[in-house]
Amino acid sequence: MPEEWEGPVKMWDGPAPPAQAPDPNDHLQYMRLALDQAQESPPKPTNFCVGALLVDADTGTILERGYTLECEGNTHAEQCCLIKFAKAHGLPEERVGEVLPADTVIYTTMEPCNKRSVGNIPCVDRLIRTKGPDGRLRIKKVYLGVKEPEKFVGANEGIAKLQQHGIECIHVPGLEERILQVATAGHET
Ligand code: HJL
Ligand code: ZN
Repeated sequence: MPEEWEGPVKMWDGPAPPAQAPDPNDHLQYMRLALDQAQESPPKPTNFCVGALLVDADTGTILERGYTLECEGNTHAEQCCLIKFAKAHGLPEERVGEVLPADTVIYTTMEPCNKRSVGNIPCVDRLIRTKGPDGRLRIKKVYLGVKEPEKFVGANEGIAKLQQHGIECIHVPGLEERILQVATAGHET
């Protein structure tokens, strides 16, 4: 005979179980979160809807999130991450390297841009200048979901230029179809 319940069910009132620790090696997990960001981006026929995350690779902590056109003006996802993280530390974007952890990585659904419309600094150059007071790069790895399609600027030389400057570019496979669907929302077919 099963024991009968006595009185109402008692709810657990002890400490909350620990949240699952982030795993810095689960790149697909971070790319999915970057894709979530891309989905927040307002569709625009003349650019791509991209999402990005800054992550401290030593701890797996997400430092910042961003998406295309999130910040004021004609802003890119990677640029928004840098602007927001710098601002949270009271600094302008160009000084973000002073406050980024030594082993910061960026996840972006699309290869960072190397050419922009007039008056904008490409994200590749923004990443290359994230140097700390010791003169060393703070972002040495870029995880990307897809290369940039040749639609607006011809072949994007983003990966090549990053690598020339000692920034490793790593493709995270698995979400390409969805990333491109989100990136091209609002484009003519
Ligand atoms: C990446 C973004 C974004 C693009 N690429 N990596 N992140 N929008 O947030 C690349 C595309 C440019 C167009 C138009 N898109 O955005 O090539 O007007 O958006 O400077 O070439 O350039 P502008
Ligand atoms: Zn860009």
